[in-house]
Amino acid sequence: MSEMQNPHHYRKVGWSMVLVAASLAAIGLVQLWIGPDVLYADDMQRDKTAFFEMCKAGNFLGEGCDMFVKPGNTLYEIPRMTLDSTEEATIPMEEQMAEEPTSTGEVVSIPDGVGVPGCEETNECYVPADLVISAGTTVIWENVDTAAHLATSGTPADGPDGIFDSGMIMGGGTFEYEFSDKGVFPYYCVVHPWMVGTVTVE
Ligand SMILES: [Cu+2]
Repeated sequence: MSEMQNPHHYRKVGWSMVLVAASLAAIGLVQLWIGPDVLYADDMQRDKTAFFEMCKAGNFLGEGCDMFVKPGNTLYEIPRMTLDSTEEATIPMEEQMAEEPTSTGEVVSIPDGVGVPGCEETNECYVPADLVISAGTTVIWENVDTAAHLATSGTPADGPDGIFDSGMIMGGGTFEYEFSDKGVFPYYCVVHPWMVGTVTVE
């Protein structure tokens, strides 16, 4: 009897085929089972990479880009010049000198939250509430509150006296007035009459 005619041999080959088929089926099942997860993770990675590239293009200043700025990660600590600072660097010296005078003057801050009563208890509805300046000085009211306020010369009792009136100073806005005459100038906020202050010009 030759080798090929041995029925036991055919049986062995048959089992091998079954084993191979089972292996292929198992691989197929594993593929079905984890395939979507692998694709999902890959998509996530692509999205994250795209987002990183977008942040990098925007010098990591965009919304959510601070997630890439991590302590000890020196890659992102390299100072990057923004478009704004590039433009600033090209402003001629004369222009910068010309802008200087607008920042001179005495600043009166209108603090956050003075739209509700309470600031009058410590006289801090305008800071400083009682400002003393020399004639010719410009006073700049800076509204750092989110609500709008006014600085109107006069008193809540007698109303505006017509010397100066800021009108509505929006949140983050300013109002400037140059005091050329000596005297004591009371002012108040027309919409929040507990807000009072004075400017004394000597
Ligand atoms: Cu006000």
